[in-house]
Amino acid sequence: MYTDHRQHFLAQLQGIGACALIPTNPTRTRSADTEFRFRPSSDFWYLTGFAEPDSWLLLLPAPKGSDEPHRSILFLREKDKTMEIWNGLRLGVTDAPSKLGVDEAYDVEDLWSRLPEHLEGHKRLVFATGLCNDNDAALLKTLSGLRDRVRSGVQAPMEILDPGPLLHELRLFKTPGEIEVMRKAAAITDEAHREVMATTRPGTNECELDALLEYTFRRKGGTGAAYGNIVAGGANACILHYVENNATLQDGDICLVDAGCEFDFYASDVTRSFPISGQFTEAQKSVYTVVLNAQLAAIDQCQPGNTFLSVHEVALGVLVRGLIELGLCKGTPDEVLEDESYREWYMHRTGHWMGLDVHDCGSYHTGDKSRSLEPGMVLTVEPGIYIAADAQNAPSALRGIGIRIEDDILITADGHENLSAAIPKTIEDVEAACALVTQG
Ligand SMILES: [Mn+2]
Repeated sequence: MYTDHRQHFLAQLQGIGACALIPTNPTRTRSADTEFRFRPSSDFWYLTGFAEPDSWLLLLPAPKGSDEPHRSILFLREKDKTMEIWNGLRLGVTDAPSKLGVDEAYDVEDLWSRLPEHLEGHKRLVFATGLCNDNDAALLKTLSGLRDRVRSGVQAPMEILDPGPLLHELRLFKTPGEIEVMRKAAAITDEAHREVMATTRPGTNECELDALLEYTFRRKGGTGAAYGNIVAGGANACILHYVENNATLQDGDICLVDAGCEFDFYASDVTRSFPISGQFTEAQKSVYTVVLNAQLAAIDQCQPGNTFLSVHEVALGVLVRGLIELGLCKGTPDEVLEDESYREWYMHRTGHWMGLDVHDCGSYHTGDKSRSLEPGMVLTVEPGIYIAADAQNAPSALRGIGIRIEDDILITADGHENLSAAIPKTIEDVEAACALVTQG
């Protein structure tokens, strides 16, 4: 799969006379001399499937019209007995070509000394600037060194191109191999959400569910959580990016869980909102039903040819009618859409691209118009209603209710596939999942 990704990207690079230099992520300090668990950069992983730090990929397409093959060169950490005893095994330079399918591999220590000879002869270079000052400075020094030699006949890259229009457009369209990986992520997310619903009781702490999610993601083979889990009981659900996850869950409240497994560094992103007691109250049901209907209508809108924006508009139309019926907005649907009074209860967009990154790359517009959906794209659909505990203008029975429902939708040739469809979502299915006794 990663070799295919490289070949597609190399063909594009050849078309515009560019080579590409793609670093993985730097390691990040957590505190003093301890680091966060390493995660490769999404661009680098997409093109290599290689997860060691201190690695760089250099892609050199053959000149247009030539019969020469393209070249992929990996710079990585050389094997080192002492370092491997302390910090873990390394693939090493010798085994990298056969293991990863690259044409050549070199010690990363030699990157900057070897780079000039490889960049020579290419008009342009694809490189993401602004992510790491040290990398930017080293690259600019290399380029200016090469440009100094232009008078002696050397062709040096004169333009640095952002990976956005090329690589990130490729990443937007998921290949069958990527979709298989994303299905695995969604399947583990299904298990994790069911575990959480079955485990929750009044008195459970949000942190227990946070830990249960992480435990399920990891023990089922995932690389972890695709983003920080949100476990929000009661009015905490009205904080969109709630991160504390440490309150005690109260009888009679709803718990909102926004959590997705990451598998082979591919994301899932799912939200469910369920009753802590196991049974929704009538007031909760009335809000839940509006959100669910908005979500189902928006998912129906996920068809090739419909725009990304239209998915949001369909959800918003259903939400606004519901908000009026619930007594949260006043006026006709058109008036509420016009005066945007719905924003007090629904203040975010209905979705985003998803892939290696939970908020994945790829443009949302074609010119100044919202982009049409095409097969292979994956987006989330996640409407919600959030009624703060102190919302004086809300019926008192509805205060402190926050509900979001989110699924991961793959656009197919004839419609869509909901990758997270198995996760309980109707009122009946959610209550049944909450009533189950955990098996542990
Ligand atoms: Mn999302």
